Amino acid sequence: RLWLKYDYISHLEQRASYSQQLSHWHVAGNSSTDKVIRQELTYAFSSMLGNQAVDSQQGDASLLVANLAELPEALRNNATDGKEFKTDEDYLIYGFSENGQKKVLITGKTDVATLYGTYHLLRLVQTRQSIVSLNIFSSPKISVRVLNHWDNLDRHVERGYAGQSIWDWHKLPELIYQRYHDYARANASVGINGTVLNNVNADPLILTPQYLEKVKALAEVFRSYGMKVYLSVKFSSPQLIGGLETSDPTKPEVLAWWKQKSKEIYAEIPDFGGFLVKANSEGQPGPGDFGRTHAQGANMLAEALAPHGGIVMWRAFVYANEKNEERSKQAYSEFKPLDGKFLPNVLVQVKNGPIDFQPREPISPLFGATPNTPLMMEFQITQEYLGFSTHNVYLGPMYKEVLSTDTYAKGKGSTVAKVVDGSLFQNNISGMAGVSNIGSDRNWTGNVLLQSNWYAFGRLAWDHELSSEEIAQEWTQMTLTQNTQAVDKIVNLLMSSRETTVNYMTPLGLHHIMDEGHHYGPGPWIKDLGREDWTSVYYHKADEQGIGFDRSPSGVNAVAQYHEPLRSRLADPSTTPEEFLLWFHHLPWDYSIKSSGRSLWNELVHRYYQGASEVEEMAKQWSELQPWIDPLLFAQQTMVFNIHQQEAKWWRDACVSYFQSFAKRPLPDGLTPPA
Ligand code: GCW
Repeated sequence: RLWLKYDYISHLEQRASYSQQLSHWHVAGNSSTDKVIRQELTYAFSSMLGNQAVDSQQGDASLLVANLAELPEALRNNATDGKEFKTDEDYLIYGFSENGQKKVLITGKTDVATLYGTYHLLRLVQTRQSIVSLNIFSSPKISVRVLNHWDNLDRHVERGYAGQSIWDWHKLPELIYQRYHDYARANASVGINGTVLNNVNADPLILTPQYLEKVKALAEVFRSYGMKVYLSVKFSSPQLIGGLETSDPTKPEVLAWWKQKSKEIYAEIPDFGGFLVKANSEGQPGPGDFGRTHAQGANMLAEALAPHGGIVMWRAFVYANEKNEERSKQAYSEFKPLDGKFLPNVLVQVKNGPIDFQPREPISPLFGATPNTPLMMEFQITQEYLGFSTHNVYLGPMYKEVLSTDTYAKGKGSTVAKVVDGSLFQNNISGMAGVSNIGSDRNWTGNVLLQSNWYAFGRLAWDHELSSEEIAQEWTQMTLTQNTQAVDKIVNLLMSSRETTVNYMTPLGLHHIMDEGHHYGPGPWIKDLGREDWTSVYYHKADEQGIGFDRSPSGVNAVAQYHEPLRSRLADPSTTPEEFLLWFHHLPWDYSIKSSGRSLWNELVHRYYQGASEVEEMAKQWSELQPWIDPLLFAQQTMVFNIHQQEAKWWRDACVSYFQSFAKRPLPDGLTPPA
């Protein structure tokens, strides 16, 4: 039931007070979205209030859900006074009095807006907040808020750790699981308004009529919840399923094929969102195969989709060993010169960091580098490089760290968030994507605590100004317990979990030292793979002198891709934030760490030990929560913590021993070397 489990309000007076306000509600319209709202209110109130709430006549209702057009003029004027509804998704929750009775109105331009408002009101009740005299107006800061499923058509999920894909292609279109509705409810409740159903390493079959009718069936479920469906497409589809001899974007027959395909899709799915494309990356086909640029490729698809209102999300995750350029620099080198060359319905989708979803990366230098091209953020929710689903890592703080980083593109205050929401360069579209951690496991995400990452992604995509702490708090209260002491403990545990993970995996800016291919567990010794950019030794460069990747001007000069003053700051180890030290510099083992006065070697060891002991502490904190947590959930999560503790030590011991073979120094502070 995720965070929509609607705990019974056991406090008598509190329940009575909510009941008084909510026990007569009315949903004005009769659209499929209105039906969803009715169902949600019935379910939520019967669960939280104990069957005391009823759908009543508009005049009697103390809670009214209606779009603006459905409101009596006087009420509409009073409620909306001074508010500008900029998008179809903006909602207003407005408390007022009528004939001495206190009332609440939820409204917006569309029924979907009122659905969002409904979930907001329910969240207030779920977190036991006051609903008296409300005047909440909310507008999403980002327009395209989507999950990216790396789900293959055979139901294997690439980098998925929560079971098989939830899409049962074999039984679609006939069989519609309740799970599809629950998925859409969960997404709508946090404002996620789209989903890319299939893997970016796309199977061309997704565009065949056989699959499109299945896609249509899902789109029909999701529509009522305000969610659009998008598809990942393979650039060579015209050849692979269209019988053409080329997929060259400059050839008229290729454009004609995509136009026809788009027409076919929109005839069945009129609100289809558009295409996501991974091109000329990790072996995927792309315009480069025909000597064309990413802009030419993206624009061809954009032209095909434009008449129907669709968009193209074109990924900037491109790198190739053959290019002879350091990997972190390649996306910028390729896309910066294309700035301004994309059609208006193209978003370039950029991973948060320049390499690949590491526990910590500096921001991608592309953010802020393309004033004339809207960039979409791509976060990873699934924990490819973060211990899969047996490490308890709350990613809210990581998302926030990235979003609040200053690019200095237009001087101080030019944060990544402002690039992504389009406000810095006045873009007309904006987007944020999260690579989903959802699968068919009973608990959706392979580990209950990791549901918080799906939740946090959605909340931040709607409003990146929320703090990761308040998001953790809401989620905990709605999902795990109402006990305030327990909530505080869990929130503390969640909030420190990401830093802890960085400490026992990749402290001080280390990166990509996971084991080969699957990326599970430590593998700093990985080398000789035939391509350097996938080996660990390439990234940490440990030797007898020291450790770290010199990306400063004395090395590959990746810092040149950032704006001043970031560039100069990162060029010098003494002004580089410690968390990125070894990302940008190769430093001697005796280099003195400013914050602690320790030598680099001692600091590195210290952090590995600190991380592992913090996981022990987390597990201990968890064990004290037993009285307040559902017994089955508690037991399951305890087992996860056991694995987590063992694996944090595994990471610590493997990395410390391995790096010690270069540093040739004893462990500091009386620590004993791992067995
Ligand atoms: O992180 C890497 C993953 C690949 C993934 C690729 C990408 C979908 O290891 O599994 O492919 O990134 O983002 O395209």
